[in-house]
Amino acid sequence: MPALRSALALALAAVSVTTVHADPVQWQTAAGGNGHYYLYVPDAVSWQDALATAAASSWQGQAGYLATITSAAEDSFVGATVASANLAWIAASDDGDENNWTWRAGPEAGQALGYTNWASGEPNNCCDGENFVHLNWLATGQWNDHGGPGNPGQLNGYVIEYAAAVPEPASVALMLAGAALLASLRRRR
Ligand SMILES: [Ca+2]
Ligand SMILES: [Ca+2]
Ligand SMILES: [Ca+2]
Repeated sequence: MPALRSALALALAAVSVTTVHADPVQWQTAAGGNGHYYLYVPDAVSWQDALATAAASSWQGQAGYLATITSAAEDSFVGATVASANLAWIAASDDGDENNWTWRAGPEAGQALGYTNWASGEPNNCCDGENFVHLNWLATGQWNDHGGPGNPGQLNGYVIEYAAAVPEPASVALMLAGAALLASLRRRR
């Protein structure tokens, strides 16, 4: 039944196309990544709303947080692959402590920024104060301070990060082997 089979394949392809956009993307360890999942949310919101919505979200049982960028490789992955070069809030801020930039979410919350990728001339605290950071300004991956006390109407999409502890295939196999062993022990009694 080749006709039915190709119809099924088409239906499956349609399903996977629609879910690809809704699901976080994994930065795979095989590709030099940390195994975390990232989701770009295209809604134009304030940095505060992005921070709160990210913290309230979860993926595969892991709480989300507004993304933290701690290496050039992570910056490139998030800027290009996750956000597709769209402007997106990340969790860096100098709100309440001008020009003292720290992470405000995730495992790095409270830490000073290590890696940065400021665009030329940034951060400039422009226009009565900019205290938050979006990436993909001027070039993919580059950072700009944006939003803040003087600019409450500056809205962007954002990236949520999930440090998901998804079982590796090896540990799934181990779990299955353990369950089989338990079952055989029970049968022997
Ligand atoms: Ca991170
Ligand atoms: Ca500032
Ligand atoms: Ca700026």
